[in-house]
Amino acid sequence: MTFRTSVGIIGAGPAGLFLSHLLHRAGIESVVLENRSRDYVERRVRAGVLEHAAAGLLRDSGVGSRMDQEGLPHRGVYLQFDGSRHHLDFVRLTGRGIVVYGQQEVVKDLIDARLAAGGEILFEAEAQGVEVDREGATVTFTHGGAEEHLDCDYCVACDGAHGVGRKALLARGARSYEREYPHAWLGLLARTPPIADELVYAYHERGFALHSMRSPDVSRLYLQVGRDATLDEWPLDRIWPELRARLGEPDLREGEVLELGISQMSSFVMEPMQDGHLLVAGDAAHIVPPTGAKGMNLAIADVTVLAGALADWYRTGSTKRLDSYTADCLQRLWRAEYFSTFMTQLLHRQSPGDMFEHHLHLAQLSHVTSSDAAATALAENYTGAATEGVTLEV
Ligand code: RFL
Ligand code: PHB
Repeated sequence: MTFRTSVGIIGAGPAGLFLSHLLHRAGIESVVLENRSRDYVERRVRAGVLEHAAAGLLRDSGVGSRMDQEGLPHRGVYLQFDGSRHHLDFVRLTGRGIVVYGQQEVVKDLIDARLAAGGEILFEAEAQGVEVDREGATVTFTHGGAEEHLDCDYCVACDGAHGVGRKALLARGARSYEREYPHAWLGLLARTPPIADELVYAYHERGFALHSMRSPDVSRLYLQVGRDATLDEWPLDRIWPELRARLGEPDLREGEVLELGISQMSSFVMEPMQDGHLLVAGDAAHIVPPTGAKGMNLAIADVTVLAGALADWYRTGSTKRLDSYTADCLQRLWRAEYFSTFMTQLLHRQSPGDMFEHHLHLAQLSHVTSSDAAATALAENYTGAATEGVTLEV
């Protein structure tokens, strides 16, 4: 069967769902194709930090009420090293903070909003490829065992790092810039009360650790592990003592583990993020290492810019704003890449045993925590690199 819509969206992550929501506000119809089930995407544990402006975009577009009730507004973060913990007060330094709110909660809120407005999200519908011509695009997908087609004016691939959108643009000659890191993150969601009122980014001779949270009794914890580490090498009776040591928190209580996984770290930028009637947004177009907490924020920023450009095209027929989509995103994107690399380098152990490297880390961290100038640079990027200056037009 062949279906028809105005904008065909591949992927029901933050990018695809927020785009569909913004287009609806502008009176533009869309269909979202998602290869996983609704239950799966609503449970997938990922990011947790919203920049100041990203939270504002969700709120101002009408999907922020649960975030405002249940999200945790934080003034700053702690940096921990050499046995002591230092607070960076972003609100004092820049006038703005962050909101800690799980990505799966953002996804749930957006799915609820789309379905309540009669929006169409096809779950368990896997895009196989996209054909583009001068008039529009056609997505071929499988759903319920059958092959189907979705014709649209524009196709926006928000299908993450392994989807069809990135592959299609690379095959059509897009350039890519990439970097792999020698480490990975072991992530743990556990029913244990947070050890501090705000996030703790810890540099330790044994490696990086991060303490984050989701609620007064659920913590999100991460450990730097080797790139090829496996969960077999990291039983829980190795993880908890390692977290206590790196976070300098002997009293960290073990709790029921709700989720456990290892994710690789990489950087990736693709340019351009479009070719005619096919555009990509979010992780499909770029990846940042998670240390800067930028991925979900970049996804929100891309589609806010894109929704404005698509609304302009439907209103006026001019492709000017669509043509400049890549250019309008790249400057913020590279700044977020720079900051994410900076945070990764600042906090991760490169060569265990190399004491020269260890002392350089301590010197850099002492500078950031003792100089308002250095702290302000970090605070500006942490609270705003991905979404600063992005405004809601629809
Ligand atoms: P997503 O969320 O990956 O969504 C893509 C969707 O597309 C679907 N899909 C397809 N659907 C149909 N047909 C196909 N062929 C398809 N192929 C794929 C997938 O099932 C999925 O539902 O991409 P999106 O929307 O661009 O959002 C990006 C974010 O998910 C990502 O950048 C963040 O999670 C990154 N990230 C963080 N970002 C932050 O802003 N703040 C953080 O604190 C933060 N912490 C993190 C993170 C990512 C992490 N991992 C797991 C790499 C912490 C970690 C550990
Ligand atoms: C999280 O809460 O999951 C989180 C927080 C900060 C990061 C990455 C992940 O840098």
